[in-house]
Amino acid sequence: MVVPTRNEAGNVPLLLQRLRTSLAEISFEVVFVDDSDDETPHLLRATAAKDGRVRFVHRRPGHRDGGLSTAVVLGLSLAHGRLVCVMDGDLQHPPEAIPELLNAERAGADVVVASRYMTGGSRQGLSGGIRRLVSRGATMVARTLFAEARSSTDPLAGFFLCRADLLTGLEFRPVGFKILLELLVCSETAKVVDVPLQFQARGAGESKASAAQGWLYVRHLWSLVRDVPGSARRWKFAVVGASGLVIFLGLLELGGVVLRWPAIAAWGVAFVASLAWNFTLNLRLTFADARRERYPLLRRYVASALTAGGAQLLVFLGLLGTSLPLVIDGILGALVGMAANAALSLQLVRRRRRSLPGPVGLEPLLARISRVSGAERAAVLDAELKSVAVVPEGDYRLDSAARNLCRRVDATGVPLVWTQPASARPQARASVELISMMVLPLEARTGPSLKLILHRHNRTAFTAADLEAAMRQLRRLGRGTSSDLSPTGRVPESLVPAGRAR
Ligand SMILES: Nc1nc2c(ncn2[C@@H]2O[C@H](COP(=O)(O)OP(=O)(O)OP(=O)(O)O)[C@@H](O)[C@H]2O)c(=O)[nH]1
Ligand SMILES: [Mg+2]
Repeated sequence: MVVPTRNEAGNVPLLLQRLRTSLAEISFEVVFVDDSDDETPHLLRATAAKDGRVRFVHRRPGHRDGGLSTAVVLGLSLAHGRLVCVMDGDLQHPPEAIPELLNAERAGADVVVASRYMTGGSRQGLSGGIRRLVSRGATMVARTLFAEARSSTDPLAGFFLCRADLLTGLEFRPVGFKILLELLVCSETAKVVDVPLQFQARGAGESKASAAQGWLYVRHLWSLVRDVPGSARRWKFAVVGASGLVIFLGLLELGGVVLRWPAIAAWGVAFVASLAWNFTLNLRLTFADARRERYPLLRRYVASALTAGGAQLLVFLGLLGTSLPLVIDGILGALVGMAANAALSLQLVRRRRRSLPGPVGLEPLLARISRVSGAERAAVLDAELKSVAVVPEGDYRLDSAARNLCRRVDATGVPLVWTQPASARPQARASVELISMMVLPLEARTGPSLKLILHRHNRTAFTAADLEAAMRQLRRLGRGTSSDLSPTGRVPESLVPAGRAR
């Protein structure tokens, strides 16, 4: 449990008492991140001395930049659990709801949101009509901007639970105190489930909500649009499309009217120039998250742009004979073309949320992971380093480098990428193939500790991106497998390879 507190002395004792009761069956810890000037830190200190499950950090004045947002981020980084749950300390989030959140996780959700806005939920606890209106409006804006936010009815909720490994590698921005929104936008494949929340009235003390937070929220939205590759895809696509239209019409007018080129030549030049413009910008903005798929993407994008261009040309030619000005012919043609292009290319890289996966066999899972990470061989190893599953099937033996690597992963619990050091001998050639391996510790809910090992023998070695791709795939599908696998061990900020990496 992560609980930010500011002057909540009137609420903390009751909160703890209710937490202990409702989590009686569960092993838990509560991390309070406290910015209070009242009695709260004394209360927390006394409680932490008596109950080992309670931890707290008190930030003194001058060390509270970002307030609530940095408090939650700090709390998340201190939490140890496999699952983390964030809630307010003012009793607006009833602890009695937590078992229900846990049930939803057990049923396969990656993120469980206690929603005020779904059927069965209520926001009566929000003080005042204006607050309720603002909250509703802010939620609508988030859901309109980000397809990912539409996976929850309450993407701005402050009460949610998620798997801790989902937070791996996420850089929360201090402006973003809507941590859940950030999580949803950045974990586009996570399975999100809402559970109704009866949002309560504040226990004791005062609200710290203010107009300044409204401005922070706008900045947060902007940073999510700007910094998260592939977020707000439709909006980026529309803005790029509009800028391309301006270029297209400018060139059409210049060529066809000012320079008096034949209409079709002016159209061709304008079309190619705007296509190149749109493509460059779309690759950088709209489809920035699909860079790894660049070439297939390029082919499909060009194919859909040319199909759309064909439609556009037909409309343009059809209108040429009429008395409409050239630019109007161009605009009407371009509108048809843009609609066709949007319909075709937004399908290309949809950020799809998974539905709960059906059961997957271990071998298909390995085949899938091999494909996304570019591995030639993949195996799941048990504690004795015996292979439980191997893809492709066949004779499989570990060499000493692989054994060492596995031992190291056992010792550290951290996934590793390893590449055989280049030969120090003078005849080493650049054309030499590299042997590289990745080992990921696995959490198996049904059985002893397992590891996933991936092998590659190729001109290029595994990279951190390959490791992340493997982890992502494992997270997506692993829990549906016969052994119910999920990756443990967070990917460290910088990967430290065992042996010298090239
Ligand atoms: N550590 C820390 N916690 C804060 C800060 N501001 C608010 N909190 C805590 O964050 C939680 C939510 O704050 P509230 O003031 O209740 O905000 P709110 O729930 O959006 O507003 P109300 O509906 O009016 O209660 C509470 O547990 C607060 O104690 C802060 O600057 N630092
Ligand atoms: Mg509150």
